[in-house]
Amino acid sequence: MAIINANRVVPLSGEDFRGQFERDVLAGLSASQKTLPCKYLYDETGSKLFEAICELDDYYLTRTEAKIFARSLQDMAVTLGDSVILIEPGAGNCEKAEPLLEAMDNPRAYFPLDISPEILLAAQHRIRHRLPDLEIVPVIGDFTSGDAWSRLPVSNARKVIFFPGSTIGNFAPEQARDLLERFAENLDSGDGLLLGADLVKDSVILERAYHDSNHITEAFNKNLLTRINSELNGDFNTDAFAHRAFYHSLRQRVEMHLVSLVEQHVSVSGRHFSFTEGETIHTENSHKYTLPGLQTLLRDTGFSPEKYWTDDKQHYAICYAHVR
Ligand code: AVI
Repeated sequence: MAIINANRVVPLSGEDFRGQFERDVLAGLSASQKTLPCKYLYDETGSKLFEAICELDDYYLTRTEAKIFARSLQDMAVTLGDSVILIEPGAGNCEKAEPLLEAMDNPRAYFPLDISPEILLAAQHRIRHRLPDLEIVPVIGDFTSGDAWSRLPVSNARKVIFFPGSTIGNFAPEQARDLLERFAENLDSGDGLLLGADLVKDSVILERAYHDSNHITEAFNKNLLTRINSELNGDFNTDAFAHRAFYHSLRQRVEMHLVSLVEQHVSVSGRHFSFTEGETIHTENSHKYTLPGLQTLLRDTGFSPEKYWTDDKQHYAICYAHVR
């Protein structure tokens, strides 16, 4: 069956991102444990800061994953199989998919899914240059919503969802299960999932990764307040908040917070919020998995884990699983 909508950008329906941002921020700041969804860390400045984090010595995740890919790319490509459609939720600049697509045997098509049309179109242009015969269909949308998935082109070719970068770690365990179930719903029996996940390790290594000596993660975290100031008419004084990141061993996650250094009042979109000294805004969780924990998550969500690749220190894993 032919791919419908091939080679064109599938547009977003008129979703109100600003309205949703405002609702989420006001609700988060009204909760007893103030919280802000981590997806809002990634405006233009936040995305650049995240790219800088990925280059840091302290942030081992990106380079460890890259080493695993470099070492096992051929094996992964063989495991994925031939004539496959690769679907990448949250693809960004598609840099991780490109070498994989090159290594794969006759990939049928590539569907990168992301909220940023500019980044996807630039990536499409770049990949076309290297892989001129590959069908690329950028799909603009939020992969956590069903809406984006319903706009994927229809095809009866074998599909593999590619979800690297330990993005799964930024979902709470129940949300991670919901997300993988959503992935499974959009696949057929025998289709695959190639998933990157950060593993549980010494808390000193984990905390250094999220509280780096160059203070880039601090800037990344505080940029959320700057974004609220400029987009939602807020008056946060970023100097009156400190960055805090710590490993919660029971919950197996690194938590990122902004700590109010003084008692203070802040307004956002005309609403007023009070902070006591030491009160925090919880801005991100980054969950870490054990290999058995990862297998359980996959089994519970309709997948059969088949194979995994790790680095020598077992700091990070890339796992391939197929839909049962
Ligand atoms: C995107 N995500 C996998 C990163 C992480 O490690 O949880 C986001 C990040 N937060 C602080 N540093 C990096």
